[in-house]
Amino acid sequence: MAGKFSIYKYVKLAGKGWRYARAAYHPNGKIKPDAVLVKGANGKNVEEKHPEGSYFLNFNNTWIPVRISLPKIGIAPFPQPGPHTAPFVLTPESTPTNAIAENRNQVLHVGSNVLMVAAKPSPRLNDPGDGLRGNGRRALTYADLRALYPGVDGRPPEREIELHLTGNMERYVWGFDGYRYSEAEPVHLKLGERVRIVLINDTMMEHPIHLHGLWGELENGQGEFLPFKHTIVVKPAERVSYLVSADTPGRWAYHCHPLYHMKSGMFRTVIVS
Ligand SMILES: [Cu+2]
Repeated sequence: MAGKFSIYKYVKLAGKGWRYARAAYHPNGKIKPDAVLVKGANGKNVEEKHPEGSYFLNFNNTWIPVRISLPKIGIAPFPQPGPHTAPFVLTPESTPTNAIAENRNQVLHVGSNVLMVAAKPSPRLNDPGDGLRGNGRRALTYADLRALYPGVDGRPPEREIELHLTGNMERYVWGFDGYRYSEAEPVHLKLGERVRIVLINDTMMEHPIHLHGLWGELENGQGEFLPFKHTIVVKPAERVSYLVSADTPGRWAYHCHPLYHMKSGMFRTVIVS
């Protein structure tokens, strides 16, 4: 039941015009930014050099634009923290405003897309999760993660975006806030803003939620040394929050990682503009 799921680059092929061509990978698994795979004379895939073209994720025959390389427009992306990271300089566009909580506080109704709502969701970052509790071994947890260097964007969040992870196992539908991808509007972030994303898991399963293109600084109590992550696992009835600097413009995929959850609706587009 898993969906078909590949990265393509939209490029101009000799004699064929603009076509989606499969992205080429380094042996280390990273995408080669200037190459695509095309069918050679012997029917086998060969690499062709193509510096121009946008990248797309093909998900069940739907083309979803993704950014593989850093864009050359907009503000400079925040670097990952490191020993040589220059401090982040505030520009008029990115001056912090007073934090405005923008919880949508919407009421989730139990129904065909939402089987249950967590009564008292709470962070359980020091809980190793099902099968790893109290078995005599020490398991690393999210509470143990600590960045080596302080984050470069020390601004407090200007607003909060709260999303519930919802589902109905009997119908096998999954989504955010009770809506499947096909029924949902994209999440909009303003370029340069700093937001807090709050995820509340209203299901009985763990969901590893992946925000493409932007770092998430997991709020795990490590002060200035919050760990930087792309994918954050949320346990059943857990409430997890992370800070995001919207520094890379574009349309980004935001989804649960198991393909069967993503395919059945736990997917959103995040637009940074
Ligand atoms: Cu999931």
